[in-house]
Amino acid sequence: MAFQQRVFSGVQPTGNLHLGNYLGAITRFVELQANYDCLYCVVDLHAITVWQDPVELKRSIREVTAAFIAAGIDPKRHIVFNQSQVAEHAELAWVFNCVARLGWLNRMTQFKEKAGKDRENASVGLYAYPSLMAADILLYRATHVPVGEDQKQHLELTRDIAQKFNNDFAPSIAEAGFAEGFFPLTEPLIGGPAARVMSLRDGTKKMSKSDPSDLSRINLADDADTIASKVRKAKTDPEPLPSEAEGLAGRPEAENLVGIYAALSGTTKPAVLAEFGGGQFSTFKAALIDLAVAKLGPIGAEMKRLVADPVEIDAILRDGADRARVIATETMGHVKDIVGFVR
Ligand code: AQP
Repeated sequence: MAFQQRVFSGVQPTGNLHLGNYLGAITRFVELQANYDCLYCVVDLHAITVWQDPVELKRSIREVTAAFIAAGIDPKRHIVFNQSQVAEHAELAWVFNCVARLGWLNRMTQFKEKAGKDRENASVGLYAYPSLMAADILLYRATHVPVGEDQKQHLELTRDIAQKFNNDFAPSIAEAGFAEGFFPLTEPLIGGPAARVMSLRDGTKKMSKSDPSDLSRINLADDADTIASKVRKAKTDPEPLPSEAEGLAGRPEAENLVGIYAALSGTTKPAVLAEFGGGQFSTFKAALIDLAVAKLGPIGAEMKRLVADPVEIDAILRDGADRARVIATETMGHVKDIVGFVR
């Protein structure tokens, strides 16, 4: 029997939800709803791998949920929940900590970047983050995961863990009746013109929540004036825009703005250059401001409305967690039998 087609993805509630999260992940989440059963998770267990202010964390969990709903995710047809309400995520992550090899985790570039020079002082959770991410996905035996390009390496590790689990426990998996292995080898869904949105201040750096400069990113909660001012101040170069996509080579800031425009308008970089190529950045930026405000303005306003009523958001999260738990408990039951735990 083939694996049931299912999508899982998550966003960390670590504040400053930005255009990169929106274009690289959330818009893809919305599109996939038409053809898959989807689970979209606010990954709060991941957030605390770096210390979070408890009051701010609660606010941020509700804000990410609000962004999902405001962007068009339907929490009735699909499952929207926060990770800490489904204890099986942590339970499966422990099993995966015992499957994953130290050498695999040592290669993870995100840990190296986030831990920085003071590696001895990073949390054990930050190091083990990719095992928890594999557990998030495989707890639902998800076949597809839409993510930004920065998560590619973690998705490869998820496949390695699934493969090793399937091999290590092959006899008991077969005995339990899973002829194709217990966990699927999940496919990452990465792509489009904004799979990697870059900082507005430096086209070689990823747009990121933790960048100390607020001018580096457009936050989903920014109002129209703030969006306009950030786009106007975005770094560019002195040349006019090229007419062909090849002309963007070596011009990271131009490439980034063109990619953002293409993603927001649902076209491609060549189509954007066909319209704006040869022109000055000032003309292009004015059009980008209008487009960004038209697309993001209503989402920001709806987010504010939803965040103002935590009762509605909390009910959505509880309902989602209840539905996610049904799948999670079933998977963990099988995992316990396969591994050899008595229950
Ligand atoms: N710049 C980006 N371009 C495209 N996609 C991006 N994503 C993040 N940044 C970009 C995608 O958004 C989803 C949720 O990300 P996350 O919040 O779980 O974690 P992150 O990748 O660590 O986000 P940040 O903004 O980069 O946070 P910090 O600054 O804490 O590292 C993921 O699918 C991610 O790929």
